[in-house]
Amino acid sequence: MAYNAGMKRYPAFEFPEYVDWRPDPEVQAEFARTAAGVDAERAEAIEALDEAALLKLYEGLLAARLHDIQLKRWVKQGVISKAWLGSGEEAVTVGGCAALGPDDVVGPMIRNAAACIERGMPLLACFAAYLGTTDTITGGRDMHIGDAAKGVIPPISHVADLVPVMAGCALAFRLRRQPRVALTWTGDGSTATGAFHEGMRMAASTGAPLVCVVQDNQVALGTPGELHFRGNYEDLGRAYGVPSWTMDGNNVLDCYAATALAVRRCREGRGPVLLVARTFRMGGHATHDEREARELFDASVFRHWGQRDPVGCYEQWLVGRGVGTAHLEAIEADVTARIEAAAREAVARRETHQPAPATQRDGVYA
Ligand SMILES: Cc1ncc(C[n+]2csc(CCOP(=O)(O)OP(=O)(O)O)c2C)c(N)n1
Ligand SMILES: [Mg+2]
Repeated sequence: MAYNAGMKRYPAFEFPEYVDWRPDPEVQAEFARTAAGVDAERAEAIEALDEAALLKLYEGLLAARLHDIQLKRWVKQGVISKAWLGSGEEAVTVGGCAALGPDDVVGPMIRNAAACIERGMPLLACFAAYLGTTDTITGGRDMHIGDAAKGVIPPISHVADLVPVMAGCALAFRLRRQPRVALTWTGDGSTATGAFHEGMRMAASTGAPLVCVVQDNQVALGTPGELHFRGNYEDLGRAYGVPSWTMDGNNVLDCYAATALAVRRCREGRGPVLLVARTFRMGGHATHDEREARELFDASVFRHWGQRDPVGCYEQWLVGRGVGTAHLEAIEADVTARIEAAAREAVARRETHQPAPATQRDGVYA
């Protein structure tokens, strides 16, 4: 296979497996098989993507990764104390968003911050979330962000609480006979909550057009998946009477295709779909516990998933298809410049856009 050096890596901020990332022929072959479509329907969905759409996915993956690298840079510089990263899990978010239309809505959890970028929220707002300036929907009060005008419903920190909220959005679409879909992500650990169950059950029984993605990164805070759930996430759908499909959470094309089919099913009025994305959390719960997180799994597990870097694998796949490296480099240069400019601007606005103390109780109703 022709080797292309791929995106610039950042040794000071990347997971060790990503620093000297090189494609592994077997892993790339497996990636290509999945990218060809694990079944006829997914194959058709992927084949329908033109080069612009394929490159848009690449741009999305890069933006997600570089957004996280910027946050890590800030942590190391002492600008912020910690950050929650989606690194290594980008394909779930980017592939999912690519399957949506402009009138659909998403409810991203913190691991899906890239959804805000995908939906067209300004990068400044994404970074402002961490700096607490008035550039966010809460005017700097909370780091959970969204923008209803872009179809992004902000989460609260209670995990899975978005599932019933998004089920409610979906039900509203159904009652209004609008061909719109609500999509949300929930972690593997978060499926343990009552909120997940209530939301899924309501969506299923009302036939609401909800796509709920269980983002199984195999860990919840410091608890490995096998210690908190004995079943299979795919089986959950059966309990609610909704289809549940697995997707390769490190393959952006499979995530796109599976989500696109789920979205189509919803638009046809056939009720919710549960998607299960198999992926892996390469870092800590947040940046503060990365070292402890490394002790939860054997080094071979990190090597296995590190080799399946969603950005690196997809990049090599594109090159294998004949996409010119100069083209990819130009996209990378553009995304890097936009991320860095937004981060610089966000930092500068800490001086000028602090929430006024007098507004402290605005929006507090009880
Ligand atoms: C209802 C609720 N309980 C507990 C917490 C504390 N908490 C934050 S993240 C987390 C683990 C989430 O694990 P998972 O759903 O697998 O998501 P991941 O962090 O792996 O993406 C917990 C228990 C919370 N935020 N909300
Ligand atoms: Mg998890």
